[in-house]
Amino acid sequence: MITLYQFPTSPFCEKIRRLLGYKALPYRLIDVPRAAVADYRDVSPIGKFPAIDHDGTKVWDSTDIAEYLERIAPDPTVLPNATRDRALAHVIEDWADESLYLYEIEMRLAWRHNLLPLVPSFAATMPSVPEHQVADFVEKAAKAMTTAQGLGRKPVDQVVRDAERHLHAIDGLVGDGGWLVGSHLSIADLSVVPQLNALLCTREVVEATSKMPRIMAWRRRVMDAAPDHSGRRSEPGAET
Ligand SMILES: N[C@@H](CCC(=O)N[C@@H](CS)C(=O)NCC(=O)O)C(=O)O
Repeated sequence: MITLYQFPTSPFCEKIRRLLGYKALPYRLIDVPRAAVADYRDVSPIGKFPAIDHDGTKVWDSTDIAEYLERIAPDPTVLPNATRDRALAHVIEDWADESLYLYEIEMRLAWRHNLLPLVPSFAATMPSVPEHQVADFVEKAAKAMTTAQGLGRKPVDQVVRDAERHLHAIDGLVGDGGWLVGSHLSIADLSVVPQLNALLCTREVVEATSKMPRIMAWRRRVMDAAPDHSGRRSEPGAET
């Protein structure tokens, strides 16, 4: 049996829930309270989530978890057939995890107008923080991360332009009825959609994607093929 340890608000955890849904693997979910990560060092020694425990085998980091699940349950595969497409899928996975992620941290969590509607879902993951302090707490942590990286030092309109450029790139890759790479759903799609879902909690990305029906149709195809059985919604404006 697989146990997935997660922060319910994390796009990386949604990536793994959808991957498990795509491969139709049953699993048990454990929500990790943010203040208690030290109690889960045996499953995630680096204190980051998602992490899984599969009959005693512990794996952390969504990329490593995806590789592990592909090994134990190769059908249906999330790896494109052609060598070049596999390489591209990896590059896009890493772009989603390391670049798009920073945009959702900045726009969803460090911009107060987008963060405020999400406070209840974050408060649920941090019972030790009084609810009236949750927005300040999340915003400060998010801003510290993006300021150190650089994105958080850019003016708002430049961040929005950057994000729109990324959305246009996704739109160009998926075209009409396609996938990001190759001829079937891959780890690239499963990595980008959860970051997009987090970005869709922002007013700016909702506005930008309202003119991009191909992205929204692709997102729907991915979510239908790789369902999230946790019961949490991943709709625009909803918590992820
Ligand atoms: N590269 C990791 C990133 C996971 C990650 O950053 N998770 C965040 C939640 S969205 C986390 O655990 N943050 C806690 C921390 O950084 O201390 C993966 O792909 O799993």
